Amino acid sequence: MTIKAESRLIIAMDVTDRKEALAIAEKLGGAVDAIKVNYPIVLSCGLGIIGELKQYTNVIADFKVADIPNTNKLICEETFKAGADAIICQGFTGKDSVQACVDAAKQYGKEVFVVTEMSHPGALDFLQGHALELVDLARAAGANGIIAPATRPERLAMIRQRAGDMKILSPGVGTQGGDAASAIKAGADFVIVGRSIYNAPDPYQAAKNFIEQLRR
Ligand code: O7E
Repeated sequence: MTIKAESRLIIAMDVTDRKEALAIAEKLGGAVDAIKVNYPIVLSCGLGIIGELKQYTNVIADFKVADIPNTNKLICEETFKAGADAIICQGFTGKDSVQACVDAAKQYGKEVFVVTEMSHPGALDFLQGHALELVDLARAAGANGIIAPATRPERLAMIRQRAGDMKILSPGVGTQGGDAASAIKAGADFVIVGRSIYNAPDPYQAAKNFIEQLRR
């Protein structure tokens, strides 16, 4: 199953309390296109949290998989068996490692997204200089999409041009300073928002506000 762009909003569920995560998912699941889980929630709640969140919406496993092809394949298989609809991997490990994720995803009917340039300042140290090569690598490996920064809309637009019809998921909106509407205008298909939603006094209202901005 592929994750469709409807609200264009993906919530980064980086809370570590299972009850809090499920309460947010129950309230927001119907309004967002997916929930992204990362290590904080899986390390605190276990891999089973994927299945629990999945009852509310699609789940993307942001494990930034970065190993040799065989290990990547094993990680992907366990993640898909747990119910994830998509997995995120790193591209700097090389084409064969990304290919292993793509092959596993095809077997399970799931999706793979490859990190290109990240949203934080440290991405300028190494990643930015190779971001377009990582886009090409993701495309050549047959990935469904890539990750590109909402914090640098001009870079996002450049990456969009190179990405062809691959989907772009864009983190860095809100707390990191990126703007949701600008990211979509620059070419993102989805924005990823974490703290600005789950730390808001009313996460439901905060999500609605982002969805409203994304509609314009
Ligand atoms: O800053 P927040 O709270 O809105 O959270 C952003 C989320 O996106 C968080 O889970 C972080 O790990 C992730 N992220 C980035 O912030 N920047 C990136 O460049 C990449 C990611 C990410 O999600 O990578 C895979 C999609």
